Amino acid sequence: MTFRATGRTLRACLVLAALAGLGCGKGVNGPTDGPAPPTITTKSGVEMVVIPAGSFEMGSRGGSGDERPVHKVWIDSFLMDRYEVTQGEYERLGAKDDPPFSNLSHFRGKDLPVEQVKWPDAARFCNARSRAEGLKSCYGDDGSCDFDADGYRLPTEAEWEYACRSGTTGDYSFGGDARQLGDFAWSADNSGKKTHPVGQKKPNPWGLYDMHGNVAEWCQDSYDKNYYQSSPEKNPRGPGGDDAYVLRGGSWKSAGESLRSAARLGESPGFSDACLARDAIGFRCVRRSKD
Ligand SMILES: [Ca+2]
Repeated sequence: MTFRATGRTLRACLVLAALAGLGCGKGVNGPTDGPAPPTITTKSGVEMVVIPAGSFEMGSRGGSGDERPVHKVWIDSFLMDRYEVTQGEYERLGAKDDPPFSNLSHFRGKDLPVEQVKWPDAARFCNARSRAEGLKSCYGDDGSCDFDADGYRLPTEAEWEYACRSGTTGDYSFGGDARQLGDFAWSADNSGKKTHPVGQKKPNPWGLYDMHGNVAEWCQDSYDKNYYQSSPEKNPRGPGGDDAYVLRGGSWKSAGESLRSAARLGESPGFSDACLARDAIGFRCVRRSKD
């Protein structure tokens, strides 16, 4: 399924709804009515969603200054983990890697998202996962990323927001009503001050779980509050630099405002100047689509 097809479906629905004098679900502010994209299961048994190519309006007019200007972005098709990386996955691959790396999560459980992962360790996990499946590693020893490689990497900030929004334009992927947040996300309001097993809340319209809340997710991009003023329209890949990297989605420890689709946070890659608690930081992986 392509984003274009989704758009056609949505436009047809809006026209029919207008003719009938009815609303179309929650309209473009909320979930679209089209089918969710297909999923695949990787060689190592991880479920990924085939994110369709398309364009969207990135940022928020009503959010923080770093979310403006709202600007149009095109994203090529890619695969994204349906769930945050779990401790079970992290331990399985980490134990086999050379040298092995270990699970340092504060809250323990194989189905819980891995946390207390520094950005370089998330990148290292991506490479380990690539090697385990015979794919070309994306990350060099200096943290540089080969976007042409077919292996795993962290999502760009634009890919993350595009996938989070999944065709919606409201504050959240379920619409603009924060009172519904508890159906879709673990946040400070309902988490009981801890992470929860991935996939327990409702998914977004493209079938991705915990994009809002549970653990905040590392992105590939360095963080620059002014980046949107000059970012390219097609597949933006961040401003460069390594002082701070982008975290998205908010966490079990965050207020609902920080869980919005457009909300941005910059964090030191090694937590040396942590704004967010380390046990609130995890990630999920993406890789190129063959489309
Ligand atoms: Ca999350």
